[in-house]
Amino acid sequence: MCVCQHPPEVKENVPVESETYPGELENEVEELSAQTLNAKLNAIFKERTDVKSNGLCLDTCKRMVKLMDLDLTGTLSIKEYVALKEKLEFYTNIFSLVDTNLSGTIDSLEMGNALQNAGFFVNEKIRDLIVEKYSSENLSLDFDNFIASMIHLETIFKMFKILDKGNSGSINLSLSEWLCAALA
Ligand SMILES: [Ca+2]
Repeated sequence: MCVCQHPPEVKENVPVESETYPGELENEVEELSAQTLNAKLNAIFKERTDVKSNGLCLDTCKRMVKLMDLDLTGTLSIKEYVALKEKLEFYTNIFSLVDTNLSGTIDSLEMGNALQNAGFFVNEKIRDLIVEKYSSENLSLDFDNFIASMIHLETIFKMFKILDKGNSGSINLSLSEWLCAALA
């Protein structure tokens, strides 16, 4: 059994005023596309001193939009964006918590702790696959790759939950469904 628990659910009714920076949303009227979100988040993380970010990639932001886009507009409303910010804060805190030597990166062992803290209970083989996929040098993950891995994992969990209609813990996929899942 690789997986015992799902990560925190996406909240549908998060107050707009929570987890935002002062004045950040005052002039927000437009829906955020993945590209706009990418620029916005990179600007925010660049200013922060508690984490070292070199910038999230566009693919990660596309996944974020898909994950948080509850009304299926293809973009994030302010409410959806605030829920995403809360999620990113959750993962940022975990990264800081497990990076005990303050190197700005986390190794395979620390990643195991991070996964558990995030609610992903996976075996060592799965952990190593995640580290191999998202690590850069020395099999360690920097902050941006860590966030990317968490968002990807959540996407996979969410997809499984949708496909596992009877909540049986296993799914049968057609080729078309498999392709959709693998490419998401
Ligand atoms: Ca939306």
